[in-house]
Amino acid sequence: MEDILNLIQKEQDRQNNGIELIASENYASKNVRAMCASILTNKYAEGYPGRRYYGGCEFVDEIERIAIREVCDLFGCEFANVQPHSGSQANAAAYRALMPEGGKVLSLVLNDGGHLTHGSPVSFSSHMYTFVHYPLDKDGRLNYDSLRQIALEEKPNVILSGYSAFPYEIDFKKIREICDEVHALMMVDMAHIAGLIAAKKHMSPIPYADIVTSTTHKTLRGPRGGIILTNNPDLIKKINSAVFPFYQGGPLEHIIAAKAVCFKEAHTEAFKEYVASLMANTKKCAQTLKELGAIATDTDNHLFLLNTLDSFGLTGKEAQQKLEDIGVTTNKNMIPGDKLSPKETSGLRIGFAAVTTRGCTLDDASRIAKLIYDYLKGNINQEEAKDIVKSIVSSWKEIQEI
Ligand code: DSN
Repeated sequence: MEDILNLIQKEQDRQNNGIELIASENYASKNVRAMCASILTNKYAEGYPGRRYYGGCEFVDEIERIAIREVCDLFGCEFANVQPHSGSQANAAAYRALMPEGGKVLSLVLNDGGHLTHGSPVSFSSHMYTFVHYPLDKDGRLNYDSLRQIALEEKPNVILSGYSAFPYEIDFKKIREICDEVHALMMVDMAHIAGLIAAKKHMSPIPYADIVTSTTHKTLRGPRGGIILTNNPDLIKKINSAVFPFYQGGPLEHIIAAKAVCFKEAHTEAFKEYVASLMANTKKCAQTLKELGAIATDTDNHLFLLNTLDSFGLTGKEAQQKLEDIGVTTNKNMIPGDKLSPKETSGLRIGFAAVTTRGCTLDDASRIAKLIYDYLKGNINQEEAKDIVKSIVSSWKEIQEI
């Protein structure tokens, strides 16, 4: 076990000493982590509360019921399945509940900011269903008129919105109108923006969508896992049987307990303040980079895209590596109109969910922008950049105290 503990300590040091700007990462609270490490991991509970295939489930039943109640309260919905082990599992079950195999989904392609499970050739999704994609405008924004036009031509079973690398607010009401016009069901994958929706800082998809899926570990700041929500009574049974027994076996009751704690935490004023500060930090960093002369998208949420190729003559892959060398973690990402492959890319996706949890201020967000700009431009060397990283993180909470 020593070798594993050693590596965990190294990972803890890496997380404490670095600036984490991967838009899909966050730091779960002590209480969430305590649930993940609890004895609930010992329990088998295939089935659903009150309808299990194993004995001894009275306490995990109650825990799962609390998680369901809390997430329904948080997002204002009628039904939730809290068992998906991940966002991908949640999406797989949602597709199965929404349409027969071979059904057609209109979605955003991975390269434009969609997710692997939104029809990528390397994902199960494109092997089981037919995907057609709507384009973004040249500036990377959604064009609801072209979405509607393609929906009228393609007549999909499902229109999917909610993305992994999209920096703007999504108008779910407009998408519902298009769904109604073409008689499609509406699915939203809110994994990235779930925390913003919980804090009421982004339009909620719940009143409009037939199914909403999410992860619980991104802006929602809970344990690694997935959820499925609906207000459509026709879909409840289909969702449950798609999750178990179709795609999954025993639920992870320790993670479900951690989800319950996360939903309670996300229902507090402190969480609302966190989300407001996360969005302000993201905007500040994007604006400062632009004022310094870099090319980046605007942002209405927790992330933006930085064009490293035109700003610094570096591909996204090169910029990611250079930043990693000084302890700043980002991920290479396609930018609007990208001509390079997804393995190289012309930019980076930058998000502030994790650093804001540690206490990143607006002033820190400007300092981070200046650090990225000066280092990628070659105005400061690696040692100078590392000193700036050290000085920025020195005022932040240690991750084990969160
Ligand atoms: N892989 C996640 C992300 O980084 O956005 C989505 O699941």
